[in-house]
Amino acid sequence: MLRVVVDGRELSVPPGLSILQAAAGQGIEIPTLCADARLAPSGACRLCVVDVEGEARPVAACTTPIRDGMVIETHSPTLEAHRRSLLRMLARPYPRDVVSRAPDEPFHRLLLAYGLADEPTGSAEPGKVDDPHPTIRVDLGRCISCWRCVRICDEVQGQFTWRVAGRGPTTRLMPDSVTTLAESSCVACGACVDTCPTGALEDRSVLAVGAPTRWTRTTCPYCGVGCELLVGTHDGRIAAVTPALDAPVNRGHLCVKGRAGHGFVAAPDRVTTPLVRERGSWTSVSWDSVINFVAGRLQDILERHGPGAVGVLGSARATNEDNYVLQKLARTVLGTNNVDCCARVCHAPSAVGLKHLFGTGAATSSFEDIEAARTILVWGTNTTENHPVVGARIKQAALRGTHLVVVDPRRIELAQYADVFLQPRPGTNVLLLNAMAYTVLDEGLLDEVFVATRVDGREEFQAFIQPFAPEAVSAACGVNAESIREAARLYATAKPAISFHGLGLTEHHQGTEGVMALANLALLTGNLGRPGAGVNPLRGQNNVQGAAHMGCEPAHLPGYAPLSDARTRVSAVWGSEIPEQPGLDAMEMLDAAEAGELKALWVVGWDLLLTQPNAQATRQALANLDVLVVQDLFLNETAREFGSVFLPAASAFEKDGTFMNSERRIQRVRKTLEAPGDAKPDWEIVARVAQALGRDDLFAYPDAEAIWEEIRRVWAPGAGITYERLEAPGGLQWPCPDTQHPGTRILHEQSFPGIGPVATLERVDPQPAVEVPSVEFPFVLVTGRGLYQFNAGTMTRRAATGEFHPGDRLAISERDAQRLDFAEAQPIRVRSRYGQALLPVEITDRVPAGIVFATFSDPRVSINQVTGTHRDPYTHTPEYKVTAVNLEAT
Ligand SMILES: Nc1nc2c(c(=O)[nH]1)N[C@H]1C(S)=C(S)[C@@H](COP(=O)(O)OP(=O)(O)OC[C@H]3O[C@@H](n4cnc5c(=O)[nH]c(N)nc54)[C@H](O)[C@@H]3O)O[C@H]1N2
Ligand SMILES: Nc1nc2c(c(=O)[nH]1)N[C@H]1C(S)=C(S)[C@@H](COP(=O)(O)OP(=O)(O)OC[C@H]3O[C@@H](n4cnc5c(=O)[nH]c(N)nc54)[C@H](O)[C@@H]3O)O[C@H]1N2
Ligand SMILES: [Mo]
Repeated sequence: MLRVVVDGRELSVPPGLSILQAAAGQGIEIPTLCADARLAPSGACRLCVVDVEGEARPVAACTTPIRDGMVIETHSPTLEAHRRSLLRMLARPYPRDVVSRAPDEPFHRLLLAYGLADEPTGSAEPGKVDDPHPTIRVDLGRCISCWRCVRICDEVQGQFTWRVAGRGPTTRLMPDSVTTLAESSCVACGACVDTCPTGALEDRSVLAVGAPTRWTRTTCPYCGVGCELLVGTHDGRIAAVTPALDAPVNRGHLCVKGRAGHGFVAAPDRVTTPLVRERGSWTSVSWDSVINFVAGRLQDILERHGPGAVGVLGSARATNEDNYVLQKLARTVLGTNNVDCCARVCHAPSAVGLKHLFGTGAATSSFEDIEAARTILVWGTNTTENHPVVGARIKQAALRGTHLVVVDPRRIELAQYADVFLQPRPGTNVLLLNAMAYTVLDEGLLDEVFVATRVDGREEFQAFIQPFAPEAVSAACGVNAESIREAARLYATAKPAISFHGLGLTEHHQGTEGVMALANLALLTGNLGRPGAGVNPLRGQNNVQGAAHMGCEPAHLPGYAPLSDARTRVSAVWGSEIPEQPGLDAMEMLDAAEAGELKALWVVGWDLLLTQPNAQATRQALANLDVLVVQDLFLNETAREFGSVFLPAASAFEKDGTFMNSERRIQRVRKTLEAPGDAKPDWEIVARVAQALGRDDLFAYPDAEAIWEEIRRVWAPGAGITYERLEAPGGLQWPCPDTQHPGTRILHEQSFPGIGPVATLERVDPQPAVEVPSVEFPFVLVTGRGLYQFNAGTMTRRAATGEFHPGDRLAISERDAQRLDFAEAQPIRVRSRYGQALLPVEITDRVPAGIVFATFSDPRVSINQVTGTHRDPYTHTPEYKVTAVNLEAT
């Protein structure tokens, strides 16, 4: 500790801080306009200057490191007079009126504190307002040139959209478009709004709804990153969402969906009463009657066809508590293990592949390992669009010099920051990963110590890998051999190296084995079990890791415990039998429905019709059901076409509970608003059905916390996690077996659960492609997502985010567009062996010739009419990433 004197007080402060930070830590507030803890100090505003004994002139507190023995004066009359005159200069041209309208803006607070509230004499200048951006309003009349917006755009988001244009007194803020923010490279993350001290940059939602009067901390309902939000409400509506500054995941940052994607909550077509379909049209009914109806129909089908004829699908968007209660109902009340969730179509291959090699089916490390890594390997994940806060952290790391290897058939944004960018043919992951493993062995790059102590099967692997020299697989992968070697060298030698992977690895007919091949690479190079290393699926939805982990899995009980091992233990806690036979997974349930064997399906928060592959088959399956219960926020496409009953659920903003993010982190979801109308938390709806079926004894939960308490009893690695402990920023990462345990950032430091200290390399033979282009279907269609829509788009289409997105487009290379004579925006028919869809063309340099790409969030397009039937053999995850298609002008 350093000993210093501040304003006559002797203090001891930790080393490594600026004067500003050290003072703040002691509760001494030094005024500033340009400082923000998220940014490198700039010393630009001169407001924070302080006197330091021995210095001729005052120094900027934000840029001057505190040193032992310093004697500092922070608020002398001279300093205060200096501050007042600086503020007066800024205030003069500032528009009148706004200070009193928004007294909480930091600049306005300072004007008030220094008695300068009446100083502004300027008037609003409409010419300085830049209005067309969907989520951010810009009023340069309120800009005081602190340039925090410029710095946060560069230093946190890495977008470089804002610029300082001109010199001297004519300097002004300008987006890189030189016109409006709407036309710029802005990705609407809102970081500039968040840091702006005046309101020159403002969230439109605040202007529309009013200044927030109450703030609630919760977790974002969109993706698996798990950003912590502060939700500001005004008159029972969401007015603003800002990032929690002390959240370890997002560290004061958000993406467009987290910040501006909340409009769905108050959408006019939110379903707020239970509905039953009678003779084709929906009728509102009471909860009592709908619950009796659902219970009666289920009872009837159980009696006539047995428990195998009923299936239940949990929601990766709902809480752990919701999903836990749902799978418990399936197993105890309905007597079936036919229960699954969206992980099936997403990262089930990661869970199975990682569990097989490492003993735990989850990410081995944490986002803070991004900053600890020397090399980052990004495999089949378009991180800057789909996990933007993590993407921004990876970009910043790359800008600081961390090595980056990107593997993706498309030239995604991160490719421009990569040391090595491999652009393989879709579906050649295993070949490519094996070629990297070959290189590691061939060039003697393996981690001898790690392999000797932690890895088995080296000899067999060495023999197995011989046919996979980069030179031998190069042509098949479409990547040159030297680049493959280069990628392997970086990953194996510039250590620690961490990998992140996405659906580009898992949504293939060989998805699970692809994950195993990636895990092999970590074992060979010792990039496991230590900071800055590890193998990390970037999980998709906010709670997809949680939904599966809570037991929405046909062959796993809570804790991802195999049914056969855990059945007796869990049924003892529940006091109820659990069926022995593993259930059908989601894909098999739809097959069984098509075959007439599954009669009733209860689907919670999952739009099957829009998102399952081969929509014709989905349609036939759903049409064949006797009863389809849909529990959602909206009449999604599945409900609209095939639902028999609709149960209106409360959204994540309207209930308590927890989510589990990509890093195994359990975080609190806190009720921010009342649910509209009769909508109820999912678990309450499920519990009411259970009661109607006579099992209230098993489902008498007073609140979400009571459910969590039961979860702790059946899931040993989560037993140390309590709601009370989750009050701390960042919650807790499992394993966390007891209430003293701090949680686990990095897995496998010493050993592999259920396996021991040594893991075994898996010899993965590449399987030949199953979906092959032909003369009739010469193009490969890759499907995936984009920044502004989330999956089925059910929520984002009903929020400001939707305004950025014109609808699904077919991205095509310039070469192919020219060859086929397609013009930008021209509607095109995409036809496959399975079906067809119509959508406009977008000509881009992001996809190579021969490949086209489309998102799947637009019901008017419904691209899954085109995707096919192939599945990964281990998990049945569909091959969304490869469909042979033909393109025709319409
Ligand atoms: N904005 C936004 N964010 C989202 C979502 C959203 O819809 N919108 N959805 C959420 C969900 S549920 C999920 S699962 C995640 C998914 O996030 P990602 O995993 O990033 O998903 P995708 O865009 O489907 O696919 C990723 C990349 O895989 C590449 N790819 C295709 N085939 C191959 C291949 O054979 N090899 C390699 N190496 N790459 C290949 C594609 O070109 C694409 O860039 O995102 C989550 N976050
Ligand atoms: N072609 C193609 N298709 C794909 C993919 C692809 O890459 N290509 N990716 C696949 C992947 S990875 C995924 S994860 C799926 C996603 O498919 P979905 O799970 O259908 O997608 P989401 O948009 O996440 O929709 C979830 C639904 O949950 C509802 N919801 C939100 N919160 C709650 C809640 O608290 N309770 C309840 N009851 N409902 C709620 C929403 O209104 C929405 O209808 O799509 C898959 N489909
Ligand atoms: Mo997903």
